[in-house]
Amino acid sequence: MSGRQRVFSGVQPTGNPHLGNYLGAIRNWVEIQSQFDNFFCVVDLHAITVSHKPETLAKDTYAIAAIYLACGIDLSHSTIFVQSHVPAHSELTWLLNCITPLNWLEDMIQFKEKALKQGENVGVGLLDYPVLMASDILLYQADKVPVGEDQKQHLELTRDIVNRFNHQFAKPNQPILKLPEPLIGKEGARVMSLTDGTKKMSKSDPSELSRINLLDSPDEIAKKIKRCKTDPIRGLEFDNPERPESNNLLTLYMLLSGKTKEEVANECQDMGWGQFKPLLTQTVIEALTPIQEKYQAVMNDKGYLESVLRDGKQKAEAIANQTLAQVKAAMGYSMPL
Ligand code: AQP
Repeated sequence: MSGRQRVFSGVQPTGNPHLGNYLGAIRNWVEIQSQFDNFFCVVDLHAITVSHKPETLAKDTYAIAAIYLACGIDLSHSTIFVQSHVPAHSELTWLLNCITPLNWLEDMIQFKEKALKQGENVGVGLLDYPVLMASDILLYQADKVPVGEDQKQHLELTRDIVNRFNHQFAKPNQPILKLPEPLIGKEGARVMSLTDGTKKMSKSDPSELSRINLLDSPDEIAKKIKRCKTDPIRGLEFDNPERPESNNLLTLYMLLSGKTKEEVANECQDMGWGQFKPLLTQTVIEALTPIQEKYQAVMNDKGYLESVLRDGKQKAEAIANQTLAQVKAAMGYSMPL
């Protein structure tokens, strides 16, 4: 694996992973993993930046790790681990906090949107989320970060932090932290809500009908697609800004059926919604059934899942601690005797 560029990415254990997480992130990881040395993290420290349930955090964390395996993450190319098992993530966050200007964080769109929902109770952790995310990526000196479109701004901030840190603490032409690049897929980078084609599909949307979860039963999938928002126009089309639902549902059909955009456009151009919806339902069920079967098998073998995460922690920690030591030395810290 050495000599390959490194990839880092993660999903929060904040609820049921949905088609947006799959098509915007996890499926792309699976597709590219053989070309890279990959670290896929369950980012459970991020999960507490919004209110969370302590009684389900550990279970949800295991479930996301099992989803990674069920979707096809291959341990011969990739390391799967849990963020809170590697304390260097928290420690580097503190160090980088101290060089990050407050107004950079206040400008983040995700912070503004989520802070609005939290009202007066907005926590410091929510504001600091992007510095924790920068630390996740930088500890592994990642070259590429495959994410959905919504994370692009956080990646730009990570790059700003790298430049600032290297400028302040590294010798000229000997950077300590590596500048990572986002890898954002062309299609699926922004899967939209089933109840509003102008809003991103999101775990935190209060309506279950707005998203298809990877673990939804065939009946739930059928019900959600039956009730999803459409428009009164016959014939479906891509890329018409007046018809966001048509574009979103056709894109889901394209990505999950494996057909090309042209094939789907031709096939569906004269279809009514009544004909298209059962076709999409069938396609989603067929795509998710093998993932769900594999997920159940992994969850039924707790010992195996624990061993994956134990090995992952060991591999991740070795690299993370090395970067942390370099950062601390550059900032002038003494090492313990
Ligand atoms: N709708 C989406 N379309 C494409 N990609 C998406 N991602 C999330 N939603 C979509 C990508 O999934 C990865 C993991 O996301 P996360 O678990 O960190 O959660 P998130 O970005 O906060 O999105 P959620 O899951 O929908 O949560 P909320 O409700 O908090 O907005 C990331 O790569 C993300 O880009």
